[in-house]
Amino acid sequence: MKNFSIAKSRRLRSTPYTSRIEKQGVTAYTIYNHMLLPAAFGSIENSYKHLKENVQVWDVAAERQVEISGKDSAKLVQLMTCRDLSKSKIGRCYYCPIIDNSGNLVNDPVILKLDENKWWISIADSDVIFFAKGLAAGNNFDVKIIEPVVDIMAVQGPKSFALMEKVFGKKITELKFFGFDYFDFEETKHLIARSGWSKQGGYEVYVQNTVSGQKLYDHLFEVGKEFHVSPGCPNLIERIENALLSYGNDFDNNDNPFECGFDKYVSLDSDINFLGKEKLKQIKSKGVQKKIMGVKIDIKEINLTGSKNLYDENNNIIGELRSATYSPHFQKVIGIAMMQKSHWEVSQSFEIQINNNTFNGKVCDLPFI
Ligand code: THG
Repeated sequence: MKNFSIAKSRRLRSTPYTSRIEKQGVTAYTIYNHMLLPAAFGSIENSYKHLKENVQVWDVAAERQVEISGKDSAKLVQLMTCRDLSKSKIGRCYYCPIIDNSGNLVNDPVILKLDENKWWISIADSDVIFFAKGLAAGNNFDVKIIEPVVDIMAVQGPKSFALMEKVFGKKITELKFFGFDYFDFEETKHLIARSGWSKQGGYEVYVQNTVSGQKLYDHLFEVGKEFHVSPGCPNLIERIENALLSYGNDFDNNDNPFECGFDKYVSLDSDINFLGKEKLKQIKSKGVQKKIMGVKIDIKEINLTGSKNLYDENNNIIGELRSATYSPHFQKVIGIAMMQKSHWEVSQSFEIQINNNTFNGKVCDLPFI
């Protein structure tokens, strides 16, 4: 397949780390929140192996923040998500589906409670800021909504703990999963959370002081040699094996949280007020007709650039493959598919056509591992 380069412009925003990752050998970009997001540094299979054993520094500045502050900020944030935030604590992160008035998904951000009246919504790839501004205007909320200058650098992998301890001291190893606190690097405070879009463990540095953040980026490579630090990015193989879902790929605004397996983040019984609550009650009582499942296909490679239909033996469409990759662990292709109710059971077999050949696959549970 021929590859094309990306035409950069102001609209496809660069990050404070772009010049660095380009020197370090980034080989592919995707666009996320109108910003460059590295997608590969050479072979993704090599990066996958490295990530599972060592530590990588990722430019994930494209995970933009929507900052909501002011007297009605908690009300607005709760209005946007079906997850109950009434007992949320300052210094914690919360994975929260954002829902519209049809009960469909708008985004699946991590929400940080910075203060009683200040929140960051760390968004996936959709324009949550306009959704928030519309809701605030329509409800006459007393809030300020901005996209602050925050450029996340993630430090991921089993050796991230040792590397971060070397830079920030023992205290950083005591952060609990999805907790955050402030840590000094050369007299500049950085908000650091124990989180990240991999299951290999690690941290995310929410860089507000760009110059200090760039110095920190360089410093991590200088002192990280003993941990075999390397540049990296969210890894397709690792994220699919561990079922970290991707908005726009695995689900979008045509899907609801029950269809995506987000049931545990949907709170219908408390008295919180959020958009689409009545709709979600109806959907839940009726039951959904499609659901996200894992699939395994008996082939050694796949290059999915859109979705692909899955068929039964009579050529009826019974699902849609939305992400897929070759998995070195399973030595076959694994993927994330939206399966119709008639065919969503584990072990259900299906057919898929690739380059005019028909292959067989089976439905399985998520996560794969
Ligand atoms: N970090 C930050 N912002 C982000 C992402 C991130 N914004 C966009 C995107 N990623 C949002 N999507 C996810 C999906 C999964 C997780 C985080 C963000 C995640 N899930 C854990 C899991 O599935 O095990 C824990 C969820 C929980 O139970 O609380 O980490 O990566 N800043």
